Amino acid sequence: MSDDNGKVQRGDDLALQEGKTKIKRPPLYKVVLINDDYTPMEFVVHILENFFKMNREKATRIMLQVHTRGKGVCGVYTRDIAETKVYQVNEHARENQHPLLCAMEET
Ligand code: TYC
Repeated sequence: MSDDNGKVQRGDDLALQEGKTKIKRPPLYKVVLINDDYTPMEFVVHILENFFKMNREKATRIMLQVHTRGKGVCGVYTRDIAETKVYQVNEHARENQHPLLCAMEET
């Protein structure tokens, strides 16, 4: 017999340490936009609407927060999703010749 925690003896020669069956939440990462002097405000709003699925009102609010405070959070995601968002946003900015910078931070 065994529970989830302890040593289990099976016969004379086998001792298994069974770990607790404990599920940890995956770590989360903030995806942030950094302010710069050149990217047009309209382009940043477009990014927030299209890559982060914000409505116009919220996208404008976050864009202005980045503009006035230097940085703003676009969303919180697992590592893979955050990395993909950062890559796609920076690629799209470069394709349009804007210096906009998107980055990820540990929560
Ligand atoms: N500061 C830019 C301007 O005045 C607008 C801007 C907002 C740029 C947010 C980047 O992440 C950004 N045109």
